[in-house]
Amino acid sequence: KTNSKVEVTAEILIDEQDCSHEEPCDSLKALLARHMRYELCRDDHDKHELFNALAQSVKEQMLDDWRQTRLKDNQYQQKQVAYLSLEFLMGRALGNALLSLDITEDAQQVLTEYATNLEHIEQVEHDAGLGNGGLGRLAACFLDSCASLDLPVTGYGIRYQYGMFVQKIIDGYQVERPDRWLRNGNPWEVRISNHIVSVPFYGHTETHSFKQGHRHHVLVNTQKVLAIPYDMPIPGYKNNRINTLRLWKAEANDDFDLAEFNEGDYAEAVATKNLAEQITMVLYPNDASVNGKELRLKQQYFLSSASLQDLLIRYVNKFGEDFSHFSELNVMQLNDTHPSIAVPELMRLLLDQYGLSWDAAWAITNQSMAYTNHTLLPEALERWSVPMMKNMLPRIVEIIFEINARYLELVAHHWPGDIQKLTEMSIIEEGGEQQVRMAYLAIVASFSVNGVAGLHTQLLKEGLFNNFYQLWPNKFNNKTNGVTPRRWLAFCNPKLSSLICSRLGNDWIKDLSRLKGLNDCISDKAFVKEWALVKFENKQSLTQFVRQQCGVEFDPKMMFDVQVKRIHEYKRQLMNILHVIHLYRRILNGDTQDMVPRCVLIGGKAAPGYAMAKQIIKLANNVAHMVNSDPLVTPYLRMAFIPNYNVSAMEEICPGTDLSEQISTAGKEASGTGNMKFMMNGALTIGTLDGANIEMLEEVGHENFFLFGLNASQVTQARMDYQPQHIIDHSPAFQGVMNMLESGHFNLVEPGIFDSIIASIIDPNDQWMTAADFDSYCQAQALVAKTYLDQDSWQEMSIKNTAASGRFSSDNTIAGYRDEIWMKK
Ligand code: B1N
Repeated sequence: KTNSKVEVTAEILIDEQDCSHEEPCDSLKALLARHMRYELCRDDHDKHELFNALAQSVKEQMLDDWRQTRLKDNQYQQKQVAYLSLEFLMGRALGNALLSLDITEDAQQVLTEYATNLEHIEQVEHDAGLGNGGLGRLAACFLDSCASLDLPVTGYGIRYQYGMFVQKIIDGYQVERPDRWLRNGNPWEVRISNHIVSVPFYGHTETHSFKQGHRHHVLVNTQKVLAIPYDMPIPGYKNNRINTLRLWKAEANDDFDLAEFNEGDYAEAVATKNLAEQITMVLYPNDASVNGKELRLKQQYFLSSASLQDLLIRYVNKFGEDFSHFSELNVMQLNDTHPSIAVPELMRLLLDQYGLSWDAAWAITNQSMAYTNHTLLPEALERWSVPMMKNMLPRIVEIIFEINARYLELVAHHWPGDIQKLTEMSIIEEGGEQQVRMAYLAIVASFSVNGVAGLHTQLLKEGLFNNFYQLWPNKFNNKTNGVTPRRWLAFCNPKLSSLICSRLGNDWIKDLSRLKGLNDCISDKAFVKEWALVKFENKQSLTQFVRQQCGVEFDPKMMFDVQVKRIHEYKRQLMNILHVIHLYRRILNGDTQDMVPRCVLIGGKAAPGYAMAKQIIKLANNVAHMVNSDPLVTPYLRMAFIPNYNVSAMEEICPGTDLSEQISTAGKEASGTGNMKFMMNGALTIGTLDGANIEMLEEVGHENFFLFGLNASQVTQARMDYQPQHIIDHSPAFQGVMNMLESGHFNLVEPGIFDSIIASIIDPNDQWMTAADFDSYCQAQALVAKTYLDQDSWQEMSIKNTAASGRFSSDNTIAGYRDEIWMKK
């Protein structure tokens, strides 16, 4: 503690003495030259070295502002936000940093002297894939918006050695390969050796007599793991703020096994290092489902404890151990329940470490925690076994039980005599092995609970969390997701950006609602023509990308129909494939009248243990193979499955997309964020009334959106008496598709491999109700085709979509978090 205090003072002194009078930092050119010369120490550099040197130089350009931001925030004039998340799906950092610092042209210029170009060097950077999908990417977009809105927000996460697995497609099947993203080092990160903390596992609690009037608990015999912070800079857009993403790495405590050392088990003792370091070795690749592994709980506790200790040390350095101002100055946003173990951990630190009373500690916890829910899917609701937790985190379990006991008194008071309410609402699930319901723990301890789109929040209030809503209606609020317009328009689509700038200036990059101004350009024929041309050129680039990645030849004159996202039954990639089969049959039958030639692109990763999702990938690949190898078909239809879909792939894909597929079973997709990226880039959406689609439709109007299918309440209704076989029997088109699938047409040499898929479609218990929406989907697709034939109205609709996408800037979302959660008085 004393050390950090000294450090803070020292920093301020240095600042006053010299830096404020210093010239602004060296030019990019000079920095790069120095790196190339002294760091690489050789002349035959390749593009990897050049990338590294450039990234280091760009980082160095940020260092002064990074320090200034830290100093300013250390004055603690404003509430600090900690965004706690097990996932940050950052993607590449170079292009984004150059854009934010407004030095893209400098970089381009400098690189010509090394006989290369920026585009080439950018490709060298490995994606930071520290997330699964939407939830992790949302955290990354939020960090960008927080910095750009000049908010003091720190992201806290885990520095996984291996991020999201690399997906290969072999014989049409997904094969997972490790993602060694740190192999060539990470030029952006800074290891902060003087902010290391120690996280205790196992051991047991001892209760000591009284300290300041209450019982005092100590954990003894614990195994301590060091948490080493690695900081990454998060530059705001042209505003000189550099926020921090602090990622923790686990390392063994050196004095861990001295006894063993001395007994001669030197090698064994050193090898135990591995055990500690396993904690941050790998990201669990499950999206919207839990696997309940012990190591995952360790990750969650490791992140939560390290981050809270960090916050508390910072606070104590400033205010001493008087915590009366803590919740005025700190708020923790929990990104789903994954870091919700932070609730009892904050209690533990306040009670056991700083000696606060229960009531004081609870008030602080309750006033500083806010929880975001990201899914209604039951398989994603986290529960941890009490016996397992008792062993790993004994003190934490005691605290959870105490929280529960006190809270159940409140429940009993609110519903007198209602025993069932107590069982229903208890944080501890009884019956069989006891389980901790992490979502309940998070709700009970938070002053704010939010969903991520209007429908999702409504369903939370009416269904999953209805009891809690009755108890605490004011905790619940909606924050519809958004995406950052810097990465998802300005950076990834430079052609469209400069067209937009030519008419609207560049204020839209900071205030996306200004895109509405595009509506005034629709009457301008020349503008519409340019708009169409930009899309065409982006489709040419995407064609190249698809050729490189899948070996499939797309044609930019055809319509590009795209569905990229995690593979999950509720997202219904299967329905998309069934529609491709439907078109394929029509072509084989010569029914090509008013058919619009299309290229269908599907991409996404399946959780390695999710057999059905992997089958769907195989089906997509087999159908693509049949479609693409028939020269009678390819003038009308082509299909590709893009391997290893990730952030960088989306940057290539969304600018060149005509039609965005957002076709989840209504009520299942909490929000979706890919839907917004496509809309911003002028794609039209075919979609259900689900997640944020509903709000997109609201913004753009029915006439500019291809809506189909049952809504959420109709889905619930239809489930009562669902007979998919009956539906198929009454639809000739659907029947034809099913017959072709059943005939083995797509698996001639692999008999039976699609049986489980076929069975799922005709299963009356099919959760995702593919059959219920298929005909409606095909009709909507026919309308898409008809609309596409009239290019003038298609382009007009495209412009209207971009124009209406302003609401889905994450700046907007973050302004909501700021005003209604973080800074709410
Ligand atoms: O979070 C996104 C939403 O836009 C998506 O609709 C939603 O599906 C996604 C367990 C999850 N919900 N839950 C997860 C991820 C990893 C994991 O281990 C659950 N991801 C979502 C952003 O709000």
